[in-house]
Amino acid sequence: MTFLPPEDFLALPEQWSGLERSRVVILPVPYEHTTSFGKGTASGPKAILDASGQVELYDEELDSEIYTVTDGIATLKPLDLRCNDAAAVESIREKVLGLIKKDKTVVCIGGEHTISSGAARAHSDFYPDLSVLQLDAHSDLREEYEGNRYSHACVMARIYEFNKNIVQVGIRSQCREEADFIRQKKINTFYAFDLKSGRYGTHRTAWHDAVIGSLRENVYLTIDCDFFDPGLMPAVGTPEPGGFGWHETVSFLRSLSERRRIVGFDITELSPIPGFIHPQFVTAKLIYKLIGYIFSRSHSTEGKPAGNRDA
Ligand SMILES: [Mn+2]
Repeated sequence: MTFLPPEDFLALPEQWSGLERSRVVILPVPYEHTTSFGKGTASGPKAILDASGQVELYDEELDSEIYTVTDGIATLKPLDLRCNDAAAVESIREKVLGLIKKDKTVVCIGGEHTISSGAARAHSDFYPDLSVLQLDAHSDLREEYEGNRYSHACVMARIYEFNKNIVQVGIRSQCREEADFIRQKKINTFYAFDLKSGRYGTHRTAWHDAVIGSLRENVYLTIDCDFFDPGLMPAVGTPEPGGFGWHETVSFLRSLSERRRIVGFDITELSPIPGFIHPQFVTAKLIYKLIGYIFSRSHSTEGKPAGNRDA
């Protein structure tokens, strides 16, 4: 008998991974067209899915097997994009919007960060009063990069074109053009050096209040793996020192999910290092943890957020 790595997130058995019943859908998007430094994000989704088979299904913090609370987690076939740039982003938007309309909480796994503008657009089309929260080392606000407006280095500039409510956390690398854009447009950018130096208060979690207070009720979350410190997450194309740790990040995500509705999220830019498994395991565990936070909230209140069905 040949042992095949799991194709489904968490290697869930069939009764817990069917699309019909599952309230959460994982959409792998192995898109890579504009990576500028280290390459390899196209193999991110498969590495994350493979590693997810090793994540414990029971969460000790939530005292729950969260995949049962969500009535299962379905994993779709990787999105087969045979186009680039604007056309690729539009295909992602259409696919994600179709799933949102079926009442699914959609989790896109990249792939390069460019994919997030399609997913964020779908959520912005559907949910009124939506903020887009970005956890990232880079502000990604360049008008274009290496001649391409759909570079991963421009993704937040593209999102800003349809949603002005963007909030950035963990930023520690950008150019002057981006700094000027942030000042001119009064974007809520929470720089790593400010968060870590106690500008928002000296208590360990003081910055949570500042960030969450700047968000609307519905939040779409886009996470670039380089938000984490490269010590924890070395498998990224553009690593930056001074990033965030595991507990620092998940305690923030817990506060966030308790006080706002995370209507969908994506994780991008994992670029696996051959023979080195922990970055993809960290990413898989983060996805399950975040699903847990989202659904332990909606489980204890009144279910899914109301969206605009006509979008
Ligand atoms: Mn980044």
